[in-house]
Amino acid sequence: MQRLIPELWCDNAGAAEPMPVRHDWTQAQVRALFDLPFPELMYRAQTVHRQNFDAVAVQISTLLSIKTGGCPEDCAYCPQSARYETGVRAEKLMSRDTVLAQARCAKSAGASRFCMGAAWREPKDRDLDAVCGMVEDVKALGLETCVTLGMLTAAQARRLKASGLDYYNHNLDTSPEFYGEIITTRTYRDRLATLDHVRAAGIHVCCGGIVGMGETREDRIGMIATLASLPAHPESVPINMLVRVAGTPLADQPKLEPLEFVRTVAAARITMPRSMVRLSAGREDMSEETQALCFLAGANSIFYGPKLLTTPNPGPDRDRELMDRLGLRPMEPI
Ligand code: SAM
Ligand code: DTB
Ligand code: SF4
Repeated sequence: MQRLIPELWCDNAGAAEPMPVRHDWTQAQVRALFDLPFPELMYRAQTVHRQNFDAVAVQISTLLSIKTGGCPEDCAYCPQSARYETGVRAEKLMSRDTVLAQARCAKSAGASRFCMGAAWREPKDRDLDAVCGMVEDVKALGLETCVTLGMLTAAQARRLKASGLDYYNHNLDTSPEFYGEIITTRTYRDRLATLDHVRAAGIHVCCGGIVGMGETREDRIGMIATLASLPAHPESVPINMLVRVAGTPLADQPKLEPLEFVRTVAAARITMPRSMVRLSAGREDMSEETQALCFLAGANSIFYGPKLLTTPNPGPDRDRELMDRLGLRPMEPI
């Protein structure tokens, strides 16, 4: 196999020792992964996964939308943009007490991380104070904390860190080339700057993207190559399958072939061997067989709970049953 794809010098499938983590992945090398025969790709992804993780442990996070709808941005996939008629009502920032009560529920249901999302382009300083209070409360419950609030300044990132924030989610969403087809109100460079501020503040980075938005395979390759060549890999890499929401410009996108989604997960696992790869949005519409293949491809984290931010997710009973049948178990917080 190696002879057929000489650019894949990383081929160590079968070796006991993990490969060193690389930050110089080229587009050609990631393309070579995507082009592998499916069994070969899965074997490599599973090998890398086992070299770095317990292959049956899955990290469980629960999401809460703390500020829903009315967002000024034009992200073509998003039901929360004020520009599209999606039936999502704009709400005010949730109260600290309500958030704390929801976090308690998530903890007793078995989540180890609580992720709070706000439909903002960027937080105002007054709103950030409120979010910092929520982070303190959630942290005091013994949960890991994550927020996603849009663009941040360096000073805002430091304030979040001081409140006890563990993770900041900010996705690149797609390749640099396709990005402009999806979002015009902020640039790829803006996103990279926010990621730099988060990293510099000492917060773990959660950064991935969405597939199934009409991008080409080359765009999926470009997204993975960009993530894998960041100076430090995101600790968490969410791979979302587009949730096609009526009223958004992407509502009628044809469904992406499930095995192409699995290939994207596998490429993320191989190129970012120590990162948690999250099988993120889109599970509600995904067969259990596809989800099982994603776990085999190295996904080791999910969102757990009946709702993502505004759209449905499989209920806890269904997920517990699936995990039982696959012999997977929740990962202890690290
Ligand atoms: N407003 C903040 C921002 O954009 O960074 C935080 C919330 S935003 C909803 C978080 C992420 O959710 C987006 O970056 C996108 O990757 C994902 N997302 C939103 N709508 C989605 C959809 N319909 N399908 C899949 N992922 C989606
Ligand atoms: C991420 O990458 N996916 C999550 C989380 N980070 C914030 C959000 C998915 C949102 C799906 C659409 C919705 O429910 O509104
Ligand atoms: Fe707003 Fe975030 Fe949705 Fe974009 S993804 S429209 S920034 S809530």
